[in-house]
Amino acid sequence: EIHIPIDTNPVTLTRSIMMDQRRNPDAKGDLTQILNSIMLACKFVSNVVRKAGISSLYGLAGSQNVQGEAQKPIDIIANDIFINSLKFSNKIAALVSEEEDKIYIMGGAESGKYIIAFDPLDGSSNIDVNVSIGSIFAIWKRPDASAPVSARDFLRNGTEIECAGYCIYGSSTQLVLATKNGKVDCFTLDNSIGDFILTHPNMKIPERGHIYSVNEGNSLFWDPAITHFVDSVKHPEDGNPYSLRYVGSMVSDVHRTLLYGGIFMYPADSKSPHGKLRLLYEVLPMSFITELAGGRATDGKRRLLDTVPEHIHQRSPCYIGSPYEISQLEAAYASLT
Ligand code: AHM
Ligand code: MG
Repeated sequence: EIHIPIDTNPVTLTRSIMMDQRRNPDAKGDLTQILNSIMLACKFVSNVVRKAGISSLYGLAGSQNVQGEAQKPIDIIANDIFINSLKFSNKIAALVSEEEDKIYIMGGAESGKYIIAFDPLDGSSNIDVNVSIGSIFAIWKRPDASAPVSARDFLRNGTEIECAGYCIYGSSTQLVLATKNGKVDCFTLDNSIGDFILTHPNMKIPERGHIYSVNEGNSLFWDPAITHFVDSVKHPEDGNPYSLRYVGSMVSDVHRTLLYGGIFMYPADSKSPHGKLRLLYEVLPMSFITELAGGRATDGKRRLLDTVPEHIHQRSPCYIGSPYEISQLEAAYASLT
């Protein structure tokens, strides 16, 4: 007799989304369909990302496809994949994407109850060098689904996010999902069955970590508070300095911070007075996920989720991580500004 160690009843993302719907008897299944569309988009993007290396080795990048069109860059392909997949759900009234200047109104679904913001492929400087990249999204319910949809629908307090998540295309593909009043679950793609399996249920960030993550090459332009904070983790009183880890892909840097604890920072500086990262599809979704996992997220002075963006591509400085490190950083801002 052969015994194979196998779980014949895993919790898959598909099942988990269906279970959430069943737990809420009033749910019409709209969010279920949207999440299914996102799941498909992430699987598709994962597949494209995995092929990117090999197609450039074979000289396919920059060549033409069967219709004679030039091949598109992979972040544009990811954007098309997300838009097409979400269109099919027919539950989204409009979307904001890092790749689209204006809001994108969905033909035929204008009365959809939900809107979504996403960065289809974040960490573009890492695409060509085989370093982890990811997708990020946040979903809101429209305040009034009968009114015409506009950019104003997106300019809301971050606490009003219904659901947010990211997908990391790393040594494996993992999708992390956080729902309002719920928890943060991490699912790992099992390519052989084509579904995400719940591998890290109810993620909790450590109360304190020992890693800081920032582009320290910008330190010449930092303000005194951030300089002081970074000095303090490098020259601590207990003689046990922090490690520095900086991938340069927000999804990877935040994912590691959630698992190991510590702090991820993208400060404002004298060269970039608003920082680099965008509120709607980078900073707010990651802040929402981190808070639900027991962590904190601030711009140095204010809770990030209490920020109301004034325009859809607005940037904000951000500090995301364990409660301990965030309070140390706030103390630096309180005393030095
Ligand atoms: P992108 O949207 O153009 O890819 O830029 C966002 C990325 C983030 O993933 C990452 O945290 C940051 O840019 C890194 O920026 P820098 O190279 O300035 O350190
Ligand atoms: Mg981005």
